[in-house]
Amino acid sequence: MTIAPPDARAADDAALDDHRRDYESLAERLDRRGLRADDVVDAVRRFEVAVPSWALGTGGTRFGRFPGPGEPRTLDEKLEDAAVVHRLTGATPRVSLHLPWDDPRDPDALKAHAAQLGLGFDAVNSNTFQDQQGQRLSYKLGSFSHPDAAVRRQAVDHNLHVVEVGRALGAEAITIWLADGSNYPGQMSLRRSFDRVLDCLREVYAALPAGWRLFTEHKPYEPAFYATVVQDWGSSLLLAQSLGDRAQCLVDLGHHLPNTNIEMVVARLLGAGKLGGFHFNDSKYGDDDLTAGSIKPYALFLVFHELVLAERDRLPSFRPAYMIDQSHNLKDPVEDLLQTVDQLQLACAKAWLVDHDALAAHQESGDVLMAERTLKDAFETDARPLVAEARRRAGAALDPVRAFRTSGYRATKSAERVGGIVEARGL
Ligand SMILES: [Mn+2]
Repeated sequence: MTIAPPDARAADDAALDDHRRDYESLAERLDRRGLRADDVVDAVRRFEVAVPSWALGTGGTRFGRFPGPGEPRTLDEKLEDAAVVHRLTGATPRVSLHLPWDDPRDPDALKAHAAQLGLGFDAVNSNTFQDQQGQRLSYKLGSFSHPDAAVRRQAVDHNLHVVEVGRALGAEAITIWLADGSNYPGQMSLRRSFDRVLDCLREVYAALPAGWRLFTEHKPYEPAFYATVVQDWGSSLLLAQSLGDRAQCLVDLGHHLPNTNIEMVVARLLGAGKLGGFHFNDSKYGDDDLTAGSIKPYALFLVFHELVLAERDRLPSFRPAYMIDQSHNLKDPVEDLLQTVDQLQLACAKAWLVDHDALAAHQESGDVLMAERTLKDAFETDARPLVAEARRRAGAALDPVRAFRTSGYRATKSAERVGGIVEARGL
């Protein structure tokens, strides 16, 4: 038995009057600053982000995993939960699949089920960072960079399969993150390993269906602690530039060393026409996969500021694929996703509140303090009524977490989803 997803508006009725007053009061304040609240609401409504199939169940660390009741056991059940996230936020119309974790047995049937739920599919993700049951050759010492051509062949074939599945589902991009690297000096040839990765990528790139893009995703360390083959945005850019126009770089916010200026990485990739997409999350130390905006909300805002500038400047290659890549270890996965989308919408709204003309003038005149204050004026504005209004106009919830809790969806699913094996993977 399935129940309809929670009604986005039922929980909002009591809060609607307060929301209207908050929105009108903010709109009036923004008007005094020469900004139209409706424009920002429209910009928030344009923002869409894909939900990853692996984030709908509790993730975990290598120390343990603590799942809750009512988590999805199958890919179809994951889609049901993803549809709830979309219904309550109005911003997640697509799911990003990870293969082989969520390899559909029947892609056509899955696509039809997704369409019934109002969902489509975003970039598909391949996995050559672990061995699967029954796999002929091991990725212990690498996949695309492996010295043995037979291992590289197997890894390329897997990626070609992922593209095929993605094509059947209506996806239009593949994201390739490689764990390839070494733990010890001398373990691998630093130059040859990179060349082999490029050769393998060329083969996948050549097989891309029309209209598809290939995203290379870098990461500085883990699981390889001494040297990772695609370790930074420079390596990722080299690969994308070598491959061609349809190859771009994907920035995962957690895939940077502490204190890296990620918004500058974003600006560089935008300038080169190579920013393909994002994996949103947040981190304190490394690839922590925490809720976006939970640790460094100002950095998230500054990233969105660069994205808004790119949209305003109409950069020709700017067609970013936004995805969430988080591991929900402690919070209810659906609630965590709702909170994440809210945080992304909030950062988006605040970035649209920047007075760009004033900022440009302060930069030109060298007024450091006023330039910084222009950004802070936007960041410190309480933009919550704007994102609530954007969701209301989309038929979604003023407060998605409140709507989810009021709906009793999780309790209903806990009674329904009994038996079977819940498999979720932290990334
Ligand atoms: Mn990622």
